[in-house]
Amino acid sequence: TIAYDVTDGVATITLNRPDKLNAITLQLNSELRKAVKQASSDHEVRAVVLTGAGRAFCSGQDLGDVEEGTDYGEVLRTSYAPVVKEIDACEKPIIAAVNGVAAGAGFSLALACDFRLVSDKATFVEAFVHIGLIPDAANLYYLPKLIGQAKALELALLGEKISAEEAKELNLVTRLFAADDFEEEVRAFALHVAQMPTKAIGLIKRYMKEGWNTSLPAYLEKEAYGQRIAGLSEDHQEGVYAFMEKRKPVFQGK
Ligand code: LHQ
Repeated sequence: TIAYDVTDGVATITLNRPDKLNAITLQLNSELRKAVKQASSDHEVRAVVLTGAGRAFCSGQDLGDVEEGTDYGEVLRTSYAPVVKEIDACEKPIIAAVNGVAAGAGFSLALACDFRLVSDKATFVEAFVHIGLIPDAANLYYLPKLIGQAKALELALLGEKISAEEAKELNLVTRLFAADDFEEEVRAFALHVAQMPTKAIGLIKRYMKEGWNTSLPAYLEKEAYGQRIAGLSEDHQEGVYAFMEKRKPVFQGK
């Protein structure tokens, strides 16, 4: 239910149930978690792209895959939370390439990523409320952090579909691309990120989130630990040499 490919240091994970707009099943969640884990630990991989096959990014939970009476809390604990944690812990930059509609937990997946590259044909919808549910898969955790509480609450409560352009105005969008050039632009962006100092990027991700739940003194101690690691990386050395030699650095991701 997903496709996984690594080319030129970029791992592309494609949600691959186009007939159902890439709706999420237990199997898809399990495969997605494994793919993100693999990309995170594979030394060849220096950037990850998460996208959808066909016209959608992801329509959220497959509503045909849950039986009546199912304990959704258990579904979240055992199937969704592991994916969100895996994306959060991914040591590589992870890019949501939102090629089409991102609804429900599909919206949540896009929020969990580090970048959102968005096609002008994409839309976002907090579909949950329309079926009497709360936004899950960390949706309510990430959304207000990204766009502010007032707008996040409005989207979550009203569940109105927003366009790519509106999403851009809300700061949900890293780059907005025309649908015709989308794949090419995503490729170029991912290749660019894949040539950056991968270790530093992994640490920047981690330490920015550390700040969310940490006092300043504790944060400063953690930051010192992180910078120690970055400072010992080959890419740091290369960055300094390149600066002194007035040339472009060539980072190896080490
Ligand atoms: C689908 C789906 C779908 C199955 C389109 N499932 N078939 C929930 C419960 C339990 C535990 C954990 O957490 C969750 C989290 C959630 O994600 S809840 C939210 C679930 N998602 C939704 O409620 C969204 C439902 N889908 C839609 O509102 C629309 O399909 C969107 C806005 C995504 C796209 O609309 P259109 O572009 O008009 O496409 P469509 O509605 O015609 O869909 C195309 C086909 O895909 C269609 O099948 P068909 O056989 O008629 O061609 C849909 O039934 C199917 N599909 N989403 N989530």
